[in-house]
Amino acid sequence: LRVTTWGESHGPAIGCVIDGCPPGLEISEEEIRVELERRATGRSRHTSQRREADDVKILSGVFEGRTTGTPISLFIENTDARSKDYGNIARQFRPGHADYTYFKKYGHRDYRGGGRSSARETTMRVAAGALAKKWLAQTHGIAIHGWLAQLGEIRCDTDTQWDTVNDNPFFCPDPARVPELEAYMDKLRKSGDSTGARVDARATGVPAGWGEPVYGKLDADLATAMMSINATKGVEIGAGFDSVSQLGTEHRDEMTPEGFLGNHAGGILGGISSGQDVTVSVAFKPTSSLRLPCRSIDMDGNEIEVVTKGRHDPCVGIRATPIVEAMLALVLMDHALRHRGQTGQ
Ligand code: EPS
Repeated sequence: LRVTTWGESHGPAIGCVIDGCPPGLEISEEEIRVELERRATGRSRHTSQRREADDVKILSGVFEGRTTGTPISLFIENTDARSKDYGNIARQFRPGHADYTYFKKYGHRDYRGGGRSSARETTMRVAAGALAKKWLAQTHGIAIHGWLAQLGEIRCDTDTQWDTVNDNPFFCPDPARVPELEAYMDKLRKSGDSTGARVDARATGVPAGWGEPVYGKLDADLATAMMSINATKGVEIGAGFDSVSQLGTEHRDEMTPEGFLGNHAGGILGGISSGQDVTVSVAFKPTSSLRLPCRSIDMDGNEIEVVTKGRHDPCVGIRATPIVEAMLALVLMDHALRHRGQTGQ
């Protein structure tokens, strides 16, 4: 399976191409829209107020409601782009953004917001992920769940009630913590600052045997996929960095005829799935677009002060849960197909 996306946040449209999806999967624009709605901007006061309809169109690869096996092309028009918001930074580099590195690499400055590096790009990951989620559920009974595990200093997974995750704009699994999150975000938004977050996800029902032993390990591919999401600064599989302070006797997941006694491995041993839940945790940095002035340089190397205008998320992690789920689904579908190609199973 191969997914590529295209488009800029303030261009006319964004899109993606999904290559290698098997034929016969029933899929509709409406099913993809349900997932897109979970990630979209402007759906609560805690996220960017840009209003995009995210009205996805299937342009190819689906006939009479089913995938045909040919490349699937998805398309979304940008209906609320406002590139004039960025006129003042046309020759400036915003700290924390990709402005400087894009300029160093390509030698020109597309100053229309993040452009290609904008989180708007993640829309298409969620669209492609909707397909992967459905395929995994239908062919293998796999379910994928994500949730906000931490926002700033607030742990959100203290009393996990998974079926409530979609009932609040944070994807918080502990309903009792939602008022605390709201108060924290209201205060943060007023201050003009931003914060980071951690999103956790797990896949249940993944059979043992998916992944490659050395090149293309399942955990390595998951790390690559998660790290490719905008604003990701860390990825953990299973116990992740907690493994550093664990003893071997604690970390090893002992085995009994009834199954494993723990899952510090995150469902992956030697790059191959063990049949346990596959678990992943992703750290998102605080949003770099701030209306609070900061020091930077312009394209000529002069010292300047930067103030970012426009509509921004005080915490990009709030909308990241569906994106992490989508990337988990896409990597698993890819490995399912690779496993089938090699073993016929
Ligand atoms: C983003 C900046 C804001 C967000 C955008 C992500 O948009 P603009 O480019 O208009 O300043 O609204 O998010 C989306 C549009 C989206 O659909 O997720 C950024 O710089 O990453």
